[in-house]
Amino acid sequence: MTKQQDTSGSDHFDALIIGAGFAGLYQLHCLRDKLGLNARVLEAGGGVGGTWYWNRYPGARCDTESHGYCFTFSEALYKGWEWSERYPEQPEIVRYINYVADELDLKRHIQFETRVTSAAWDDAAGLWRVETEAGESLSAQFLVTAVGCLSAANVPDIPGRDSFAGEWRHTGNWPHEGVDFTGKRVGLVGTGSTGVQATPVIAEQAAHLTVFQRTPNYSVPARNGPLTPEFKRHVKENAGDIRDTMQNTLSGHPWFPSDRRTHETPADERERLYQEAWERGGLQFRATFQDILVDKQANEVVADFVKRKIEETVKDPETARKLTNFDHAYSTKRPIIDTHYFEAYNRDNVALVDVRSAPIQEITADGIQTADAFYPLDVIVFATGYDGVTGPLLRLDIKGRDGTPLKDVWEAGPKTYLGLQVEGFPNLFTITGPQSPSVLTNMPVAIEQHAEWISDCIAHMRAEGLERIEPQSDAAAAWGQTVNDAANATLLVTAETSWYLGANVPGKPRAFLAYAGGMARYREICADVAAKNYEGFTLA
Ligand code: NA7
Repeated sequence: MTKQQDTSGSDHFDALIIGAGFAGLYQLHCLRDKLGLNARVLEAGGGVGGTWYWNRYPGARCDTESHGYCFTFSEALYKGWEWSERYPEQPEIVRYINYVADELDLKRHIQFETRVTSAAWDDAAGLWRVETEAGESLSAQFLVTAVGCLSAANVPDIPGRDSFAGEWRHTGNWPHEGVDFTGKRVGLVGTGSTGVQATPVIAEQAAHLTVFQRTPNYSVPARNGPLTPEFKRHVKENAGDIRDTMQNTLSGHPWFPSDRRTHETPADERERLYQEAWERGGLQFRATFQDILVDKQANEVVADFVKRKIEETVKDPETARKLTNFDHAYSTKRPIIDTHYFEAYNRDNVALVDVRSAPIQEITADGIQTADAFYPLDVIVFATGYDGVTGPLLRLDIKGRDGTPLKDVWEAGPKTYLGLQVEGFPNLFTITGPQSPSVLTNMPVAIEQHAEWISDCIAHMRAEGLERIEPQSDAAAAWGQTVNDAANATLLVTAETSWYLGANVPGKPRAFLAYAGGMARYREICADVAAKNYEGFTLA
């Protein structure tokens, strides 16, 4: 493709895409190969993978089953790859993403080790001006963020953190060479999905592991294992049906939830069904009954089941009590699946510390001081999560019309239309942005839908000779209400410590960050908007 320049002499593109994870790759493919646009991806990392490029912590694995954690837009691409396990491990996911990038010949339009430091809309020129850390200036008519929802690490600002004489790491920014825990006293802060995955793996290596838990979480066994030849064949033979299921179900996973209701099912039958689901394992456990996220009493039944399972597994009653002292309803925070997490507490070299009752006060050169004890440590692992969904966008320093920073517009929480665009930020598209289904769904499904919608929208604009698109105020306000109504119809909003609500980052506005009405419904809404000539958007 010939290099173009704008009037200021910057390299100019039809579209710039930020991020080379699943989202950036597919968006590049859609815009470059289907629309023939001059598009480039800017990626901070040294390779493709996005979140999976950085999350190399011990035990890092996807919670979506492998046959659902991949692109489905091309049957040839889908059938050309074979996963080895029920849940793909981080290195295998990175290999898969490289496979996709190579098959589609995408890497020649990805600029690696290029961190975007700002993006500003130039209204007179009708384009986005993008600056990079290396001082490069680029411009494009369209800017697409493909920065993921969980890429801005939340490293707690604990007094004395930087005085720690040992090594400390955040799981979302793990060194490529790994961390050797052999013979070390390790402290792990955080018991979300990441801490739960890392605990048993670190416990096997370290001399001693202390897990600092602020909020206990429910978790269900993943039941990971190698895929059988029969299952691999089944996946290839049923690729189309698997895709249809994922596109038409609430969560984007390759299954439909049951339509059973908890209190219409006799107690012994419920117990049997939950036991079966427990033995099968995985996120599908949530789908045993349809009402656990909308009916408090139904939720109490499943919460009690999981609590009893933990109590049966963990031998020390005091540790079991701390692990089950729940402050939220089951699955109202991101549901977790694990491989021998609770069993890890039966090891002699693992201890659980409750930092809700005795908070961490400071980190010294030698370890962690809580309100009631000192824990000497050689390594600290922060599995403390992310400034989710809005964080990755806000740290790009995006300025819209009149130089208005995105962070000002979102001061009280995100405001978008369909989670795809923001008023005052023309021609900016946010893949899996706030107020879209994003983190409540299986990500590749949400990404494919967004990348295709964006690509169709740009194709429409080109065909009609239109140059700008942005949401109308009233449409954005109505979408904000729809998002709140969808969340309020569930128990999700009752989990006060959930990152879904922005509660995990000090000072972050409390707002539910995703559309909870389900992927299938959302897909219909977006298609309907497009069919009605992009209703709610102003195109010029
Ligand atoms: P999460 O789910 O946000 O979990 C972070 C954990 O770290 C959680 O237990 C937090 O407790 C804890 N945390 C955070 N800050 C602190 C401080 N300052 N002190 C003690 N404990 C703290 O992040 P993950 O990385 O596990 O998972 C993120 C997503 O990745 C996951 O949801 C999946 O979508 C994949 P809290 O609950 O806030 O009290």
